Amino acid sequence: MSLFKNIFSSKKKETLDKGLEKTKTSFFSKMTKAVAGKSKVDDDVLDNLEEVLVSSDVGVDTTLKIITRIEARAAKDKYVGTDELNTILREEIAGLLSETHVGEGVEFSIPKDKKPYVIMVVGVNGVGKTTTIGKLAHQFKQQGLKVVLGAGDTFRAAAIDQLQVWADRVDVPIVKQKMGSDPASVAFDTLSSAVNQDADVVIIDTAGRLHNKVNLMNELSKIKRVMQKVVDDTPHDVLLVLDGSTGQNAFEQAKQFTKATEVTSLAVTKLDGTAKGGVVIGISDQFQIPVKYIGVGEGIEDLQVFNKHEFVDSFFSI
Ligand SMILES: Nc1nc2c(ncn2[C@@H]2O[C@H](COP(=O)(O)OP(=O)(O)OP(=O)(O)O)[C@@H](O)[C@H]2O)c(=O)[nH]1
Ligand SMILES: [Mg+2]
Repeated sequence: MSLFKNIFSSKKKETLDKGLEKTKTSFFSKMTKAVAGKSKVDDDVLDNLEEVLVSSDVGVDTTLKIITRIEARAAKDKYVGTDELNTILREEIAGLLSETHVGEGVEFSIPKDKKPYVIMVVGVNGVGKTTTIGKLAHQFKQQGLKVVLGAGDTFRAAAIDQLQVWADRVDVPIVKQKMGSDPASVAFDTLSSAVNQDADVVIIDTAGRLHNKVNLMNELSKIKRVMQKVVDDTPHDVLLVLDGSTGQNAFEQAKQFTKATEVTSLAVTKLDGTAKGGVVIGISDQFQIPVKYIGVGEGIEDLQVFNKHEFVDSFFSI
C-alpha cells in the first residue's frame, strides 16, 4: 500500500471512529450491563444481548440472525465465556454482513462508460440530501471529474440557495430555475447543460416534502422520464438518503421508498451525534440495495464510502 493510501485510510478510520463514538459508548455500556455477574454465555446472557442489539437499532430480524449464530456457536463450543462475547459478536456480525454481497465499498468512483453519469438523490425532507450532494460533488471534483449540480428541489427558495452555497463551496456549476418551477424541467436543463459541457457527473437534488407519497413518487417518475429524453438510460443511480439518527424510522423509510420507486443505492447520514449507528448493520443486512455512503459529520469531508468490514472494525474498537 502506498504511503498516500495509508494516510488516507488512517484519516478515514479516524473520522469513522469519531463519528461512531456515541453509538459505541452506548452499545458497550449496555453490553457491560448485559453480562454483569455472568461468566458464561447462557440463555440469560443471550436474552440480554438480544435486548442490547434491538435497543441499539440493529433491527429485530437482523438481531435474531445474530443471536441464532451466537447460540449455535455457544452450543458447539460448550463453554463460551462472557469475556469473549465482544470478539464473538464482532466475528458473527462481520460474517453475517459478508454474506450480503452488496456494497463492497470501492472508494468514490463512477463507471467510465457512462458520460455523464447521472445520480438522482431522493429522500424525505431534512435527511441530508443537499448536504450529501455537496460532499459527493467535492469528492468527484477532487478526482478531477467535471461535476454539474441540478437544483431539482424547487419547493422552497431556501433549498435552491442551499445547493448554490454548496456549488460555490465546491466550485462546480449549478443549473437552477426559480422556486416553484417544474423539477423535471430543471433536470432536463441540467442534463442538457452537462452534455454540452462534456461533464462527467450530474447530481440532481429533489424535494422531499410534497403533500403526499403518491405526489412525490409521481414527481420522481416524471423527472426520470424527462431526463431520459436527454440521456436515454438515466438516472444511473437513484440514491436514497436516510437519516441514521432516526433509527428504526430510517428503516421504515427505506422500506416505503424502495417499494414505491426504484432505488439503487442508500446513504445513511448523521451517524455522528447519535447512538443509533447500529441501524447501518440492520439496513445493510436487510436490504438488497447497497449502503454506498455514510455521513459522519456536517463538514465537506464527512462523507465516506461505506465499507462493511471497516464499519464493523470501527464499531468494535474501543
Ligand atoms: N451531524 C451531521 N449533520 C448532517 C449530516 N448530513 C446532513 N446533516 C445536517 O442535516 C441538516 C439537513 O440537511 P440537508 O442537506 O438540508 O437535508 P435535505 O434532505 O436536503 O433537507 P430538505 O431540503 O429540507 O428536504 C443540515 O443541518 C445538515 O448540516 C451528517 O452526516 N452529520
Ligand atoms: Mg435539501
